[in-house]
Amino acid sequence: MVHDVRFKCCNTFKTKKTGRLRVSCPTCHKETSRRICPECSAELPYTWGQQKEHVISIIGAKESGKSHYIAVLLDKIMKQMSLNFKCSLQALNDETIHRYREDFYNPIYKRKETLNVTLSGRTNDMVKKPLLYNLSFYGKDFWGRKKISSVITLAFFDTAGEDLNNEDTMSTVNKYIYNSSGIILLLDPLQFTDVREYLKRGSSIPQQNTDPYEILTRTINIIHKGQDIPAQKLIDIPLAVTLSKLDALNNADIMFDESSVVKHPSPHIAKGSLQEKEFPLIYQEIRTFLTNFGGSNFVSLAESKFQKHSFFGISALGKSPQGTNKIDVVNPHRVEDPFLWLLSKNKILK
Ligand SMILES: Nc1nc2c(ncn2[C@@H]2O[C@H](COP(=O)(O)OP(=O)(O)O)[C@@H](O)[C@H]2O)c(=O)[nH]1
Ligand SMILES: [Mg+2]
Repeated sequence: MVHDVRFKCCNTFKTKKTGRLRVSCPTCHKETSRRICPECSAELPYTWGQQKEHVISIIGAKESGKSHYIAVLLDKIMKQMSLNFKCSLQALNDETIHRYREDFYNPIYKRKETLNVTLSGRTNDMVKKPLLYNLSFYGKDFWGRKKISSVITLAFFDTAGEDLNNEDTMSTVNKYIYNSSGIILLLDPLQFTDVREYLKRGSSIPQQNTDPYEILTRTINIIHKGQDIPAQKLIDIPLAVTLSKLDALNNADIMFDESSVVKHPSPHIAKGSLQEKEFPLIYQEIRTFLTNFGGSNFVSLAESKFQKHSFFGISALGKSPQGTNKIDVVNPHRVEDPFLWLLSKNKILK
């Protein structure tokens, strides 16, 4: 007999916290500590409900770089941020350990290959499940003894681009978006018509995918419906609009020249603390890029609908993959910026 405690996770876990670790099974009345998500039937981690859960949604059109970004960001947090920010990222279940290793880490870092296209959540249930981690910060107490100062649960959802092409699919497959603590919306610069026009001479440009403006519009609509907030109210989920694949613009100095802040390495991890002064500089550079190269409608939508938003520029791989799917060397650039900004907006980092 399985003793389930059904705590919703996909669309109501933020509000339904009981704080109880054990309850009676409604069928046989034995004590149980298992918690199951009634939406996707995934077993919830043992920490669920005991500490703050933060869902980070990574969204963007098909091929905007979401899966590569998740792979590289998690590696960056585990190997570099953890040392300098005195924290650790620990997977909360075997499914997360296995999925990260097989679907994200091994292809990129061991086999040096690009990742396969993420399958739609309508055909692959795994896509609907998040990668779950505990992020623990440690420090010293008054007497100089080591102590854990705070622990949060982080849930990273990857999405298939096509699941964002239609509001109905989005509101069934991607319900977590309106319960997010932060949204990272990736924009591939090579999708902007004006950038394509400019680069056309001499370079191969990927096919055009869904307009980011449409994805942002649908995201806004499902948040308004899901949270049941009126159209005139601003959305309070912080939005990090992030230009991905910045390396693809390296040969076009008209976009970002060598003096641009976004071209320099991110300073936060190296200094072991948030460098707040950086954010407005990067904001301005990316905003100018977007407005100059055909993204003004996108910028005004983000600015008018979200209480907190910012702009970032990153490259997960640091270099275009060779030929079809081979990666020379993984050299991530500024991938931590949007994540650290979201942590600061959620008051996890100061
Ligand atoms: N130049 C460059 N290409 C990238 C980068 N990240 C991803 N790509 C390419 O973009 C394609 C789509 O990336 P993927 O992460 O699968 O996109 P998703 O559909 O949004 O998950 C990949 O096949 C890579 O070739 C990057 O940082 N730089
Ligand atoms: Mg993907």
